[in-house]
Amino acid sequence: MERTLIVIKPDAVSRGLIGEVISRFERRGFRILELRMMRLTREQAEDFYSPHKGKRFFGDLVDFITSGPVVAAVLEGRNAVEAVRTMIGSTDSAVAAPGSIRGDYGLGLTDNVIHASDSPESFRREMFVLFPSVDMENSF
Ligand code: FUP
Repeated sequence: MERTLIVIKPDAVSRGLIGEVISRFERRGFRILELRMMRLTREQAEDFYSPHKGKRFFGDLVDFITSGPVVAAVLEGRNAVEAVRTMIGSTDSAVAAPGSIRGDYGLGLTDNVIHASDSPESFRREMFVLFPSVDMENSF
């Protein structure tokens, strides 16, 4: 069993898509280990997106992810990182395949509905930023 982290972004939260998105993961068979609505501070957002620091879209990305509440969740299931990345679809929602979450619910690039960890290392780093009080070895 593997774990991954998703973030339902402010565009999707404000459009009332929390349930739609979470239910897809439940129906697929993932177990929800953590689930929390939160508003990221600027510092948290800059840490979360630190791999993109220096890129031209970094400022817009931080502005966007701090613009409203998000819903972060930890999912567990077989091959979770890759399976969830496939479910969310390509980064640019406008070209993401229909049937994927981005392809079904959005058209945005920065405002692209959902984030998911792209590797087990990203998952651990992102957990530390969003769920600092969760002890990864001894919880769930
Ligand atoms: P993804 O892994 O699909 O979430 O995409 P990336 O890690 O490449 O990018 C992280 C976030 O930056 C994306 F969710 C959207 C945003 N982004 C832009 O706003 N503009 C770009 O040109 C590329 C990415």
